[in-house]
Amino acid sequence: MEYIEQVLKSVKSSNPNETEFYQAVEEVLSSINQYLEINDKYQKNSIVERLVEPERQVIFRVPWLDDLGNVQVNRGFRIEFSSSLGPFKGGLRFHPSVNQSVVKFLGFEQVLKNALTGLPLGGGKGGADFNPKDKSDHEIMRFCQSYMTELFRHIGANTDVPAGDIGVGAREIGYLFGQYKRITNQFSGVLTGKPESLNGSSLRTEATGYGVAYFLSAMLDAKGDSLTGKRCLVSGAGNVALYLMKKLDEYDAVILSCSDSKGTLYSKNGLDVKLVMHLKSERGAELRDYLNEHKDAEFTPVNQYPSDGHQVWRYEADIVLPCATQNEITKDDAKALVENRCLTVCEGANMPTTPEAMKIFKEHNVYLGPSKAANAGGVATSQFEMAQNASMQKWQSEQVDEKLQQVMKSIFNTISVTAKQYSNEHDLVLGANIAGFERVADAMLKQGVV
Ligand code: NDP
Ligand code: 2IT
Repeated sequence: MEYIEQVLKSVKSSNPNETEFYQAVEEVLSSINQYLEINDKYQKNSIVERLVEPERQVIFRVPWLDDLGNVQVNRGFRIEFSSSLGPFKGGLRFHPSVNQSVVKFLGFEQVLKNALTGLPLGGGKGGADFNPKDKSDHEIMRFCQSYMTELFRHIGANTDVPAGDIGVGAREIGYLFGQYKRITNQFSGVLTGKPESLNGSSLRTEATGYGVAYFLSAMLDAKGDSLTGKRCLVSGAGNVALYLMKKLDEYDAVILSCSDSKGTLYSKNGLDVKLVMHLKSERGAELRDYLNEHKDAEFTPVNQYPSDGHQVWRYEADIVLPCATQNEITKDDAKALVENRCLTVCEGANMPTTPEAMKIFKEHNVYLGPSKAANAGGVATSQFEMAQNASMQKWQSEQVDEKLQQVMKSIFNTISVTAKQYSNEHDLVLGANIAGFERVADAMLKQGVV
């Protein structure tokens, strides 16, 4: 379709070298193509052109003092992508790979993800090219304080509400919150994922991983199947992966693998999830240490991965759950998975599947739960935190869990109904992109040219 081609061309030329951002936009626009043809009001009002242009982008210097007294400088970002449905909402990522393209792709995906939750949330994302891993607790605190010293003027409980992502958990959110409160003199719901003692919601830490399990369970249920006994390959060993593994274990699935930036842990008999969680929570412990207690497991360091992909996707299994980072399933990983008859994928990480891998999955009718739907439990629970903060209430964990399950089921239903309307009910990628777009686009139309 000419319209989409024109928009893509313009996105490419006006955002040079932003490969991840372009990838996310291209995936969405190619799948809503047919929908746009039927509904010409979007083209008439340049909705797509407006949707791919962030409302506001803030890039700033973050100077801080390391433990030796040296001045360090990082680059901070906050991309306020869309406030059509509510305040800008989305996480902060602290990782050396963070750049404008990464933050923009995450922000763009967040807009549609937040729309799918049905909750009043706009979309945004932020972060810094800061590596928290080799830093002391004091250095992390000073970095967070410096980061917030600029960010505070752009955010607010009704304006923009950041949360965590890679490298940002309750500890970092606590430091960011402390500095925000000190500067503004307000104890408000301006950040989510706060420690519970600072008015954080119960289950926010667990929510993304649990939500992925609930979504996957709905996917299987729709095919008359269940998680019991299913062999699962999980990647990552951070917030999302660990709580997903915990919930899968409760569902009696068998978790064969997990991974981190050092390598992949695999056990054909299933991993001891409690031990993995213990190792990841202990300072200095590594996934490799698992072998000290379980000699039958294997650990493959990154330098022994296949040159065209990742060891974690080279095993036989029933279900694939990428939970580390973007583009972690390559073309050859996808080929290996399909050859091993591994035909269900549920994405915990944002955009973990490369376009080439996506093509292979499509050709082989792989049943794929896209990240903007499957991992929306984190942001949905962030909205529950905003609701609790605004009403000065504290919900019990059972109540939060109940609401989280409802949201994940409702997202699944919305996208499979939409998928059925425009293609087939198992094309959840198409369903998620159209359903998310429709909600944001209709809100934009009602607000005039803003
Ligand atoms: P964490 O920082 O808690 O964990 C990330 C995990 O992935 C770690 O095991 C890390 O290994 C590994 N990892 C990260 N980057 C790379 C890389 N470039 N190469 C290899 N391994 C890597 O982050 P989260 O669990 O919060 O986030 C994981 C994914 O889930 C991300 O895509 C994030 O955007 C997405 N997500 C997170 C949500 C949340 O609420 N936290 C909500 C929705 C999506 P190591 O520790 O060795 O670096
Ligand atoms: O990618 C995501 O949805 C998140 N990192 C969570 C965002 C949030 O605001 O809770």
